[in-house]
Amino acid sequence: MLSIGIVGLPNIGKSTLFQAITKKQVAIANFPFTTIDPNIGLAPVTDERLEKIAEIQKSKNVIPATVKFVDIAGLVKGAAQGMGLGNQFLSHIRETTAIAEVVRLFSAPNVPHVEEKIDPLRDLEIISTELVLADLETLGKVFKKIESDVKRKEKTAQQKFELIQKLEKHLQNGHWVSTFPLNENEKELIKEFNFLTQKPLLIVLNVDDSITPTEIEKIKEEVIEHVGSQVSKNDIFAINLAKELDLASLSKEEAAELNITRLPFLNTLDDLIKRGYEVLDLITFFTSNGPEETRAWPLKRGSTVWEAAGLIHKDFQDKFIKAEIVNWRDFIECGSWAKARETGKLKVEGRDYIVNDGDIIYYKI
Ligand SMILES: Nc1nc2c(ncn2[C@@H]2O[C@H](COP(=O)(O)OP(=O)(O)O)[C@@H](O)[C@H]2O)c(=O)[nH]1
Ligand SMILES: [Mg+2]
Repeated sequence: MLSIGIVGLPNIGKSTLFQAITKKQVAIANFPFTTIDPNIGLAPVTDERLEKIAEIQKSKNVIPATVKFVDIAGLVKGAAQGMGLGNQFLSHIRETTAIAEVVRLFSAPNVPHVEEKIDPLRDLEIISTELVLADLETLGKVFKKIESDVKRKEKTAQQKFELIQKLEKHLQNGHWVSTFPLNENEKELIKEFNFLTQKPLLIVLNVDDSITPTEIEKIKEEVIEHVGSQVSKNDIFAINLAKELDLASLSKEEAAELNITRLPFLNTLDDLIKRGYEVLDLITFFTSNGPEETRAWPLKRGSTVWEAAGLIHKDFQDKFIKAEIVNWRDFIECGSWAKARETGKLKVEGRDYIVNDGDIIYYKI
């Protein structure tokens, strides 16, 4: 399953983010978002379309789509050489699809910083260096094998060999694989290496409430300048994670009573989750059986309706006859499945139909 790894130095709020994101209550849902494992959790994706469909269907249970987050232990300087169990933690990052890096901006005298002073750019640099070194090590291990493939004149070996030599230079200059221009064919050639620095990167600035909008803008610009072309402003989030954990644990009423409110110019956990969903290239389809349940499902973009059926139940694939599909907007307009059918808004599709974001699917089995 696609996932986002939470990465960063120790004591910067990674586990706080993980807890906040997996505890997050979605007002409409009746579904436990507890963690699957101490380090793996599902974050619910807020979706107004789901609410609207469920309202028309008068569904008792409303289940949002989720994104998998993994809380990875803190990396320290020297991780790529095995410091602080670094190799093990780096291998956990390798298993994830994208990286959410938390960077500490909050000051708390009682929470020691491994590098003593708050300095977001230095922290980004430390983590970046470890990821780059880990990728260089990956390359170091494959060179011999590829050289012998070249000698045996194996197909694509020469091309691969030249490409990874260029990538090695690029990494040695401290750059991420994600900033190296690659065509589709080249991407395919290096896929097997699963480079850490090729994963999409999101950055969470863990701020406290003393921060101002101007300061946030300034830091975002510095971060982009520092990190380079693989991140844009959309990928950087300023969040007070300690407060978000409080908010996630309280009902709206309790939070109001205790006067715990989010500064209006900060990002929300929803912003982060939504962007995470995008970088994983997920779209949403819906199912609904009326009063029982309406549910949103995350699906890899480009999947067929038959592949989508596999998320629900193996039977839906084995006994697939056809799928009835109404776009969510048409469904809201029509107000019922019957009306959608009458007005020609309902399509009947076979197993090879490519699912669109926002499709409501009814499987005939
Ligand atoms: N003041 C403040 N403390 C925080 C914030 N985020 C985390 N902490 C505290 O920092 C300590 C380390 O947080 P944790 O999430 O366990 O860090 P991790 O090592 O990166 O997983 C804990 O005591 C948290 O309560 C924050 O936004 N503000
Ligand atoms: Mg932790």
